[in-house]
Amino acid sequence: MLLVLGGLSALPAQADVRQFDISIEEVEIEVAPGFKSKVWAYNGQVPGPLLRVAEGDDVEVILTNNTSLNHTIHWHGTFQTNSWRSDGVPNVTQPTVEPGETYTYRFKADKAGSLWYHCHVNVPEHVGLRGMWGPMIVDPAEPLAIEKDVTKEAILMFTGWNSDVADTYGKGGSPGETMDYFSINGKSFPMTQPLRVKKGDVLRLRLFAAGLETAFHLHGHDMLVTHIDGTPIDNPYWVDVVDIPSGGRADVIVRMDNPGMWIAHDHIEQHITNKGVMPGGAAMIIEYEGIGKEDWYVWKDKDYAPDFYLSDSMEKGYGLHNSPVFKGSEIETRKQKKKKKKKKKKQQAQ
Ligand SMILES: [Cu+2]
Repeated sequence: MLLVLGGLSALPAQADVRQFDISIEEVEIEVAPGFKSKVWAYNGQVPGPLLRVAEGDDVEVILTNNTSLNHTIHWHGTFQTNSWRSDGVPNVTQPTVEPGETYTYRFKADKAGSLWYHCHVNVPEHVGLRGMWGPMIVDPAEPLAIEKDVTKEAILMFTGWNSDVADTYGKGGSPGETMDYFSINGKSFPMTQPLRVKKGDVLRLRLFAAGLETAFHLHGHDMLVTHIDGTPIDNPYWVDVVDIPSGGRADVIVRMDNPGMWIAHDHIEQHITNKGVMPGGAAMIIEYEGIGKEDWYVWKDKDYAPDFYLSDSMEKGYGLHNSPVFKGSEIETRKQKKKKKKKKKKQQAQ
């Protein structure tokens, strides 16, 4: 038996119920070499854990706030049909979730595609600078033919940082603020990772302009834009740069038919710098299998983290997938920092 929702999609009458626990933790992450930021991290990681459900599933999320300030979760893209109180907007759909409190969100996954979630309290700081964002992928009941051809999935979330306020919770996110670090999945080049593919792969990149507008450019290939903000578009089109407004998403599909080493980066120039120095920021390299690494290759000896673009997590199917690669670390106190500095000086003197 099929249930027709909004006349658009045929959903099974028996929806699965998916229950998840998410906490918010105060930790710090290393964004770029020598630059750490204090964050409020969903399940202690930035990006927050991958949520993967099927269109029509009933989702229940119990949020626990283990931080010193108030937060919520907004489920960006879901329609919240008959569940507006789960939209996550403080003082509009719910009271804010205070330190030590919990709040339960219940909604139907009524929109398919590349969605995301983020805090809706003081968004310019909490989302813009403190890592309060993560991916939610809702598989459509009826995928496009081209979606069925995909052999490899990758999720890239773009945001910026402000080193002036990184150390002080409650500061930053004011209009006119200057960001000086830019990242993919919470890391700036060269701390990003290669995305490894093989010839013949059909690669789906889910691009999220989580914290700022992005002009994503991939060298050596054209990209077929298939979905905007989770919705399949009527006329998919080819690009080599895809513009995504702040908050928006684009899904592109790339036929991996040109073996080599190819950089992919935000084409907004400031976004490929670390505190004004190039190269840095939102850049990564697509590495084809079988291409030898020359001595001069920037990532010749790279410590490889295979799940950095969530390709492995996307293979795991439905559920909430924590990723150790994104885990933050305990915040260093001033005293610890001083001690570390002293030790380093001593070592240098020897
Ligand atoms: Cu928040």
